[in-house]
Amino acid sequence: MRIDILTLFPGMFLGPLQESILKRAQQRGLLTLWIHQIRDYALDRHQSTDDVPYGGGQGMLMKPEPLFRAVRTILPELNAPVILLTPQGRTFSHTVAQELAGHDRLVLLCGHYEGVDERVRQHLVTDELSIGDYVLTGGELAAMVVVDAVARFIPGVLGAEQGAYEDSFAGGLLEGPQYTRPPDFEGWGVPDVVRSGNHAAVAQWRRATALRRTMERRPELLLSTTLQEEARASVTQFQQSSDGLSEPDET
Ligand code: 6GU
Repeated sequence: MRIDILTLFPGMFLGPLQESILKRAQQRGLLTLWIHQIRDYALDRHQSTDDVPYGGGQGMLMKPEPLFRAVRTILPELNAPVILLTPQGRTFSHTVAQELAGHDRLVLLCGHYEGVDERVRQHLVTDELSIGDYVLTGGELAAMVVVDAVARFIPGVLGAEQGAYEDSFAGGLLEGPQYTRPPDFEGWGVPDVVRSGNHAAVAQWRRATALRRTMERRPELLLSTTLQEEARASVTQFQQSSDGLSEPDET
């Protein structure tokens, strides 16, 4: 997959995309990232990319010409999603990431200043995304979040091929507690069931703890009444057997 990112601040992308799993994905040729300076596509003598809003008001807007010229140069056929990162976009999610990973190419436009000229929205971009209900100084960090979450769905990027389909949200549930050695850390133990070697019991415990954690922290994720009932049932069941389902407290 190839992702082109258009930004006024290419330097912001130098660190985060060149470590760990994204670094390996690029080395393996599974992911190619192109970072473009929008200013390079400005035609006027001062290479200006912003201007004052018609009708007055606070701040500056991104001009249409450099953005249209950049996208038409980078993606002449206009045959891939062109996505504007903006707080007004639809909310990015696990599902959107999976959907975007189905494309060969993506173009991400990082919004800045007070926004972009409306004609960019109407006639250049095919989608607008926000990563949550807060305002960032620009779309760059959001673009990096999108790249990371999408890359996890490219086959071969994660060590275990199925990784992205098995983790939190894939089944619509939060992941429950997990433990590694030592079995006793400063007096705090590990639930017997996860050390039991009984795979069926462990699977049941994981499902129950995932349901319980989801019910406590993100009840709105338990969409179906079937899941809600399963969650209530497993909480009750494990309360009765009291075998380590409880969340650790602060002590
Ligand atoms: Cl995509 N851009 C900006 N500037 N702020 C945001 C955002 C995007 N998503 C959440 N906040």
